[in-house]
Amino acid sequence: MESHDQAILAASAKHPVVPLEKGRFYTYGTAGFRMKADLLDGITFRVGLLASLRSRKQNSRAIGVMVTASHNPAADNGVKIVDPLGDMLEQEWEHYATALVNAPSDEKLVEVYNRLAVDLKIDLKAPAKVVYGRDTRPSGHTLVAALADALDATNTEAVDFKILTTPQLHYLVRATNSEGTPLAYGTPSETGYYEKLAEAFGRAMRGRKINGPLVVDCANGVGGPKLQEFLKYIPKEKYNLDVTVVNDDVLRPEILNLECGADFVKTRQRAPPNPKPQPGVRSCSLDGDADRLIYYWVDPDSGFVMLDGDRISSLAASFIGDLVETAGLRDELRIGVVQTAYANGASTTYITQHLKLPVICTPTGVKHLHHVAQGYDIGVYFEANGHGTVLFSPDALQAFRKTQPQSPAQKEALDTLAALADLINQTVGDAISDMLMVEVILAHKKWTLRDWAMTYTDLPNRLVRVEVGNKDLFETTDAERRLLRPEGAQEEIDQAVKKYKDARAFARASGTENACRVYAEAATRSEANELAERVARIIERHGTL
Ligand code: 16G
Ligand code: MG
Repeated sequence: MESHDQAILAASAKHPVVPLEKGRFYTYGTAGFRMKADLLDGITFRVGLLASLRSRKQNSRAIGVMVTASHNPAADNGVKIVDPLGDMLEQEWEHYATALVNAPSDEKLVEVYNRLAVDLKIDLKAPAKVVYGRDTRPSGHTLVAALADALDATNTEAVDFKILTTPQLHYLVRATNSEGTPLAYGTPSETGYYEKLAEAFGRAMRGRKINGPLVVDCANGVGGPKLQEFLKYIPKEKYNLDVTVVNDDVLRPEILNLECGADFVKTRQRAPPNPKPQPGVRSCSLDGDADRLIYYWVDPDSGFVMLDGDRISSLAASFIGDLVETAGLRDELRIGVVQTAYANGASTTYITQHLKLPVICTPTGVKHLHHVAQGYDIGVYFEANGHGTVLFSPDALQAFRKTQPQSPAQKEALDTLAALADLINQTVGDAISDMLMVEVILAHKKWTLRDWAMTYTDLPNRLVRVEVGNKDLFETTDAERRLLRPEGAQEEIDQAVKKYKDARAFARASGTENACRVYAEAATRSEANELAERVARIIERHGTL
């Protein structure tokens, strides 16, 4: 037997995978493996095996594993792999994860493991390293123990960063791998993360002040304690930073994501009921693992007003676009904005027609947006649900540093761009980092949330979840905007859309649950609702045919 076989067999026996009914498989989806926590022990063990293979394949660089189920209920958990630069696992490897996790016995598991090693020309004797973290869910503790067993069985160096936000883990992976190189990303420690953000925030603010207090709802998740910790690194008076952290109780797991958090705010289109929203107070919500951000306030006159991922995207694109112009780099650097089909049509129009920037639409899921954004010198990407970031290419970073400014304004623009590139998490969307970016931009523009909301008017829209027998019947094309299958469904949607003014609708299978989602927008709220219901009925019918 080969080097790791015995050890894997012995350890795997302690971490069995719960078999699914015949014909069903566990799949590595947009958020890795995510489900009820009690099904995850064996899966997490096997993800550990894959992470060790991945590290060996990646010249022994560190691979990350994050245990979290983000905005899901407390009883769920999840596990996903982070590549050496801090981005998501390469797509091809998702299949290998699926193959390992679905191996029907310990012996078969060892067989799949060895076959992957042979097929991918992986030297199992090479060093391997995995760094990992988990959110505040109580189940995370035993799941990382299963992970550690896999790392032990495969002779993999393991670094346990304990409780972290998802973006912190992504940061740590990149920082670990780049330490001591010219591309060093930051000190590979949690403190290093706070220090990097705090320093860049100071440089980006350039003496400006924040316009009013901010209430931050942390979904009773890991973002609460981490944001509190971060705030210790900021001289608050200097910037007039007055943050009140709410929903930061991580000791009662049952209230995680319960009636609070970014997902609640976005899908229910209202402020969390607790603590009672104070009229006019600037507010934002993070999700359970702090990689999504939504701003809002409750207006004494017009009620709840939300500033979602599309708004953050257009705010960032507008500010950064202007800075690039002032820095004299407009002809040199290509700026692109990446959205999904869920982006409000009004935001797309604003970005293309007012900001004159190209918008690219990709399928749902951060990995798709991230990938396209990497093709630009400055790639702004956000999902409407608040997940996103701004990526800067090496050419862009070099231009910020090397361009000789001809005026104080040009120098300020170059310096601010360089500071933003350090402030904005380059590995993945990061609610804490994005929040600081938004605060910097609003401070520069001297904008209230109302000023921000005035830039364009959202088209009324409606999202409907449709239960279907088999969501896999639904196949899309054109970045999920059109259905290829079931046959005839798209034609019916087209007919429905034609009946309304400025309307648009699409349906897609969810990547995270067995259901379809329908999105519709139209000139008025009632039309958007009506269209969404019509399309939902079409999907329902085709889903049961
Ligand atoms: C996952 C994705 C998120 C996407 C959502 C869509 C990541 C890290 N997360 O949570 O980006 O918006 O799935 O869910 O990629 P759905 O497929 O159920 O609509
Ligand atoms: Mg999340």
